[in-house]
Amino acid sequence: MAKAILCLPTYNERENLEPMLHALAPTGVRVLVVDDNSPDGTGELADRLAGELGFVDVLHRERKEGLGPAYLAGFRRALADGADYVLEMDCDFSHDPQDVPRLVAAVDAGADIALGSRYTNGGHIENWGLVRRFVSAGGSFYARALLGVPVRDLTGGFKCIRREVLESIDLDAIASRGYAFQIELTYRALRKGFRITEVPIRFTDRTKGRSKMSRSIVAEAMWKVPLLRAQALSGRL
Ligand SMILES: Nc1nc2c(ncn2[C@@H]2O[C@H](COP(=O)(O)OP(=O)(O)O)[C@@H](O)[C@H]2O)c(=O)[nH]1
Ligand SMILES: [Mg+2]
Repeated sequence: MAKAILCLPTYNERENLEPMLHALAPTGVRVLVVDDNSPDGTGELADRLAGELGFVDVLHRERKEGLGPAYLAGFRRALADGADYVLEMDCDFSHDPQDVPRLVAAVDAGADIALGSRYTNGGHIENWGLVRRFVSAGGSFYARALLGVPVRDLTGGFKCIRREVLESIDLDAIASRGYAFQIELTYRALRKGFRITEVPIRFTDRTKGRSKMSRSIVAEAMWKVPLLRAQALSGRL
């Protein structure tokens, strides 16, 4: 069986972390919590839970820099720890922990990246308001159109990635922090010729804690997309 390590970025997820780790226990993956010194004590809670649960490790970072740098640190650690598959997932129950084995199975079946998708046939968004739906669907459409790729959910953060993908992408060159990070990772993988499979998921809005989405995260995604396209056209990507 492939060794799978799930990177779980946390910033102020105190209420969600413990139930999330218990929900992940039956999936058989190892979990690497990547905490950016959350002021609410998520990092200390993660240490305590790692002591109680055999499948959990914690990576502490000094400060909040956005999802991108947190994931990159998590990826490097997971690769060093010998992961065959590296997973991404939010720690707010927007992504259903029970879907983890479905993503793993898609990579077992030959995909290089299995992408939990809200916008493919069978995908669904449960209870987001109109504005967030528009921003998310519009963002994915915008990126897909400009980059000319067939992937329907480019901003999602629920993925299972084969080790070779992360080894062949220049991780040091990725500077994106928010949704742009998800777009850039998927786009770089496509440019290298890796196979991406979209696995339909039901996405639910969080009920505990707060979203860290901000206007600057949306703005970054807007200007990064044409830049990525330009880099690709000039052979730098
Ligand atoms: N380590 C770390 N985790 C983050 C950061 N920003 C967001 N997260 C985590 O990434 C996941 C997704 O973030 P969230 O705020 O739910 O974004 P949304 O789903 O777009 O609303 C959650 O588990 C957050 O706790 C960050 O700067 N550092
Ligand atoms: Mg969320």
